[in-house]
Amino acid sequence: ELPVRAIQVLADAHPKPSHLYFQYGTAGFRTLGSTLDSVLFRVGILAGLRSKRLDGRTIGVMVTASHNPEQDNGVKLVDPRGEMLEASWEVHATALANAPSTDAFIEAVSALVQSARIDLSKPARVVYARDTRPSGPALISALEDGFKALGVEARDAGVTTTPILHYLVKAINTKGTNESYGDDSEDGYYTKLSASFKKLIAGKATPDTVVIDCANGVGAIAAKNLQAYLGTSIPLVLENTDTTSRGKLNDSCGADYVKTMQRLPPNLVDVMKPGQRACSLDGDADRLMYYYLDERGQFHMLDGDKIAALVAAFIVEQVKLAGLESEIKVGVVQTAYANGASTKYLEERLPVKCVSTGVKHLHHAAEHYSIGVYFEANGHGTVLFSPATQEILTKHEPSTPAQSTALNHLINLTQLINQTVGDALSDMLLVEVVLAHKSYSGVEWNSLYADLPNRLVKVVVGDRNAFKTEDAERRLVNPPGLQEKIHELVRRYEGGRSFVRPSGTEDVVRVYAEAVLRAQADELAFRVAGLVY
Ligand code: NG1
Ligand code: ZN
Repeated sequence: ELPVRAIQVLADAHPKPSHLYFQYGTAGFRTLGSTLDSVLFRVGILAGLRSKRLDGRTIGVMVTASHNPEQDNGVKLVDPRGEMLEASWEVHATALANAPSTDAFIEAVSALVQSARIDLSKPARVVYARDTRPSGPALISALEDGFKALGVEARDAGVTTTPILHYLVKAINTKGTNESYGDDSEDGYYTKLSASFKKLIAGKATPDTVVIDCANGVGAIAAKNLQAYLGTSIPLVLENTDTTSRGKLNDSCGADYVKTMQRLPPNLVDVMKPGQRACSLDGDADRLMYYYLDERGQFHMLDGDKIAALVAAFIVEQVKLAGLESEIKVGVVQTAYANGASTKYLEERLPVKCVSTGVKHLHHAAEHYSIGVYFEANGHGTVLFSPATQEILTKHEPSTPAQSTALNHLINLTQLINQTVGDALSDMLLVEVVLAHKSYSGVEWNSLYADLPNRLVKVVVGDRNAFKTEDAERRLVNPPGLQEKIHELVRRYEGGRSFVRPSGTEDVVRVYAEAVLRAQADELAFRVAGLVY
């Protein structure tokens, strides 16, 4: 039975602010940290119910607001295989979070137990973590009250990155099976990454020094740990590692700053020498942006699209070398934000699919390939090896030494890559492996194709829900007539492309435009924004 009394007492200590509406969106609940107390308490109960529904399998809870400002916070659930919460439960999350009173909340919980046919006698197991935000500890204690109210067996993973939490969830749920994902500890994670990295670069020249901008977030802690496991296999210089001073997280640094501003974080200017390669993590270390200075000191950005191009081409090459071309089909998944030049480059080489924004869409589409590479332009992405592919890799008998080498590379890649979710540190090592194998510096990597100049702008509108899209968000169907006007504008620009969609994480509408010339891309973006406003 539902422990109504315990829930009542603890729920009363975490009342819902009456004037606020919370929505479980593409990034879970995300808003000002100071308003999230009741949400965290309720998510504690929701996570327990989800675990009971899945027969006591462990559910993850991550408290973070990623690249958003320090005063924001958020929470999202991780399903047993390390993936995002199943979409149908997003609605349940939103319903529980918005019940206006303790009684209404208990009623909503009972309704969920009924409708989802949850067997309350099953165990509930959860593993949870938070990033370095100052609002984190108080929110964690609200979450723990939720666990207590329902009697959840909860494991505290402490302060860690989003991808490590996803890793732990999958490792816990596969423990002792023949699909074991690794030891269910941070040590297991660092060991898995560093060991496979060392195998993959054995015999190659040691990579040049890589500067890592840790966004003054939890990635700084993880990068420092990883560095100890990597030893001398790759020289890393960690910058923006201040996780304790207030106001520093994501402030003029980090992956989102670099992608949006298309420039170097100001405090790296003195650290970076001409020719230097560097990358930025975001506030929970699941996004990665690379960049380098050329010989003249000019900044060049290597975003998620460039990472996808580099990695996909390398994997295709290794599959061919292993003699597995006919059995293993590599494909790429992008969103409408992918640079048009990257789509063209990739489409000439392998199947490419475009899906709606949001990791869950990319992830699910990537599962349809034998090896699915997905990256958002903003640097979030990973590579998925289907179960059938993993089996082929372990069973295939190579007929030449060259085939054997390529096969081993592919097997080691399945270990190096965090297949649960985008992982900045795993992706960084992946990029370095490919660069080492190809003997590429940033210059050669960047010249795979030339980015089309592009501009992303936000427009604050009365009601963003009035904007409805189709065709993977590339066309507006509502408001009526607007798409025709956009189309009219776009065709006047050489290489022009533009689309408008409501954000899933902010109360704005986003306008994207690209064109052959910088000034034209800017002009197109601002003119389309003018139509929307
Ligand atoms: P919205 O706010 O829906 O555009 C943003 C990013 C997504 C994704 C989500 C989740 C852009 C243009 N959008 O979504 O790619 O990362 O946040 O964090 O970068
Ligand atoms: Zn993030």
